[in-house]
Amino acid sequence: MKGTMIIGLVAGEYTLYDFDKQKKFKARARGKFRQKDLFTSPKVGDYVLYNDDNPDSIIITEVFERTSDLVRPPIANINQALLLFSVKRPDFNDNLLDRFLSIIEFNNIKPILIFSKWDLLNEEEVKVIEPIISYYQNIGYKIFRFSKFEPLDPEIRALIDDNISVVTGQSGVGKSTLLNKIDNSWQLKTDEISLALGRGKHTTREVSLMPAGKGWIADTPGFGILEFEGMDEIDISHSFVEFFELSHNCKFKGCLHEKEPGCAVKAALSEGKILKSRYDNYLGFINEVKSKRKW
Ligand SMILES: Nc1nc2c(ncn2[C@@H]2O[C@H](COP(=O)(O)OP(=O)(O)OP(=O)(O)O)[C@@H](O)[C@H]2O)c(=O)[nH]1
Ligand SMILES: [Mg+2]
Ligand SMILES: [Zn+2]
Repeated sequence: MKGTMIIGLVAGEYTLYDFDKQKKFKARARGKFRQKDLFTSPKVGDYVLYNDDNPDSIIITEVFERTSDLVRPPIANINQALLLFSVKRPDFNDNLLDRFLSIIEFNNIKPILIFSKWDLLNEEEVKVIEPIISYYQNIGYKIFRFSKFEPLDPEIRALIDDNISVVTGQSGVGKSTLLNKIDNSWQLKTDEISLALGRGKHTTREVSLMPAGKGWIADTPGFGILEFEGMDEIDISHSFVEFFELSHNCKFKGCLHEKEPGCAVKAALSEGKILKSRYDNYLGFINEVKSKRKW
C-alpha cells in the first residue's frame, strides 16, 4: 500500500501510518474538517495528506475520496466485513443479521458471516440454527462457525490477507476475542457480558486498524442500533441478493414484493424457498425506510 492511512482515532487525536516511511505517528485534523458532520470529517481508514512542518503538531490537510464509507462502525475504504453473530449470549438475532447484510451489500462491501460462541449450543439448538445458516450459505454467503475454545479456521486468516477488513457486530459477540486469535500480540481487551442484561458492555471503545498479513483489520465497538442511512426502499430490495435475482421474474418492474400480483419473491416464499424470517424482516425494513423519509 501507498500513502498515509488513518489507523486510529481517540478523542480527536488521529493515529496515522505512513506506508512510504513505514512509521506511525499522531496528528490532528485541520479546523475546516471539524466544522463538518461525521460523513466528511476524517475517519479511520481514510487516506490522507498531512503537514509535518511542525513535528510536534502534525496536521491532516486533505482526505482522499473514499471507496466505501460506513457510518456505523465509522470506517472508510474497507472492502470486506466480518459480521459476527453469537448464537447465544447475546442470542442470535435474525433481524440484526438481515439489517447488517443489507447495509453492507448497499455499500458494496464483501460480507463474511461468522457465527460465534458455537460451543454454547446443545445438540437440539444446533438443529434449530443449522437450517438458518444453510439458507445464508445457499444464497451465496461465506459462513464460519467460531468458538474461542477451538483453533481459528485457517480460511479466515487467508481471507484477511490482502484485504482491508472490519470486524463488526453487537457488543459482547466476541469481536475482540476473534481478533486476539488472529494475532495474539494485539492483546485486545475483552470482557464478560452482563449476565443480567444478556448483552455486552461495550468493552471496545474505538475503531482501530491493525496490520494483519498483507492486509489490515479493524476492531470496532459493538453497536446498539443500526439505521439504513441514505437508503430507500429500492436500495433495500436490491440489497436482498436472492430477492433481487428473483425480481427479474416479477410481473412488475420495480416490484417491491409487498402486495403486487405476479411477484416471484412471494411465489418463492409460499413454496418455502425463502426463509420466512428474512421476508418478514425485509417487509419491516421497507416500512421503516418509507416511514422515516422526510418530505
Ligand atoms: N463461550 C464462548 N465465549 C466467548 C466466545 N467468544 C467470546 N466469548 C466471550 O464473550 C465475552 C465478550 O467477548 P468480547 O471479545 O469482549 O466481545 P466484543 O464483541 O469485542 O464486545 P465489545 O467490545 O463490547 O463490542 C468475553 O467474555 C469472551 O470471552 C466463544 O466463542 N465462546
Ligand atoms: Mg471488543
Ligand atoms: Zn416481486
